[in-house]
Amino acid sequence: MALLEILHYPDPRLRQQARTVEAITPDIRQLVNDMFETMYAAPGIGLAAIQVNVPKRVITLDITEDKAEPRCLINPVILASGSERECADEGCLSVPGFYEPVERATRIRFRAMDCEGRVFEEEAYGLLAVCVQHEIDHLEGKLFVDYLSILKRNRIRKKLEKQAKRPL
Ligand code: QAP
Ligand code: CO
Repeated sequence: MALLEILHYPDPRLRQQARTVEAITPDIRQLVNDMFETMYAAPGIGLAAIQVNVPKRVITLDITEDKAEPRCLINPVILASGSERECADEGCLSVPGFYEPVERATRIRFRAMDCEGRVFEEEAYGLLAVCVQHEIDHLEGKLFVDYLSILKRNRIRKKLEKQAKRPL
């Protein structure tokens, strides 16, 4: 197991398109284990491989209070989104210290592969629905700040650029 370095906005590597995982190899298992360790240490509820500079379609998440339900989604796709939309505050391990409201579908149906290579379909509501949509965006090089006004996004970008230049 290893802690991985998380890329911070506006790092251009966060804009890469992630590639489909062809098979669950030992490398992929290792990546998933390291992502769980990194996500729990942060702490965060969701992490996409692209955030640790691995442009593959791999996501880890655990939305439970007691960190009891580690889940990994490989090659996830949204099959359907409900028409109802809701605005909720989002953050991101790649945008540390900033939380802003984002509007998304409240209900989705998705398909993914688990760590054992089993394909499954599931319906998600509430926080899980938000989290899956947020993480799938990462696989397309998209960040939650892209949904904000240019003004808000630029303010966040400038603050994070300044922080990156002045490490503790
Ligand atoms: C994505 O986000 C998400 O700014 C996962 O200083 C967010 O785990 C899905 C975090 C909201 C649904 C709702 C953020 C940790 C963690 C920070 C995260 C920070 C430390 C964010
Ligand atoms: Co994120």
